[in-house]
Amino acid sequence: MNQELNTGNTKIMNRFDVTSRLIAKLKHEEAVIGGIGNTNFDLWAAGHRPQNFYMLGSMGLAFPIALGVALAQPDRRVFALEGDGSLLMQLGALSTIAAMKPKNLTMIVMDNGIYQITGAQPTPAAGVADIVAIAIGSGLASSAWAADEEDFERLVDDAMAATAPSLIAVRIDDKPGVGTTRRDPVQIRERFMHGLGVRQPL
Ligand SMILES: Cc1ncc(C[n+]2csc(CCOP(=O)(O)OP(=O)(O)O)c2C)c(N)n1
Repeated sequence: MNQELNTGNTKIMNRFDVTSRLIAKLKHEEAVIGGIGNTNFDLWAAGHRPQNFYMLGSMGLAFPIALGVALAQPDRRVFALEGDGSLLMQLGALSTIAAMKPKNLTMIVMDNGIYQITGAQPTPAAGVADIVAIAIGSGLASSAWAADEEDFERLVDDAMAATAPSLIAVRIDDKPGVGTTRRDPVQIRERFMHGLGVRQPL
């Protein structure tokens, strides 16, 4: 078995802490796409930025949206955050991204093994599905489990200089998101497009 796969030695981290560590590393107006629910709640709480986009309502769309941003703005680094349950609902995104090869896209999967926000039902990642194995099998060779917080930061540093799409999987606890994003889709979209320099403020 590939040594990057989850052998059970990965530390269980916390989504808000890990998201805060990512945000602290951003210095060049990198785009960050949060997925439905907890990933975008913790992105909001970790530090709202005009280059943050908060997906509302549909599971599994953080990576497809981030792919579009990465292709449209190849000189900007793009990070996307998604829960394991949401990613498993939209797995085709991984092989599409592998085929499109955006140099500037990094996907971060927050794997708690549950659909936390709808009542903590177990996802297949709790038992049979290894997110990194799936990503590597989808063609994303630069995919790894973060062993602990320091390793996560090292993987983010590597991603900043990467020339191929990369995926970082993080085993997290069962805590809900810390904040709550303001649910105003038009404002979220307009603010993000302004943050990316493609729209004037409303
Ligand atoms: C297509 C679709 N199916 C179901 C839902 C209901 N739903 C919203 S969030 C969620 C669970 C998300 O789980 P995960 O991505 O693992 O994130 P977590 O809540 O564990 O942070 C579900 C089932 C939805 N919003 N969209």
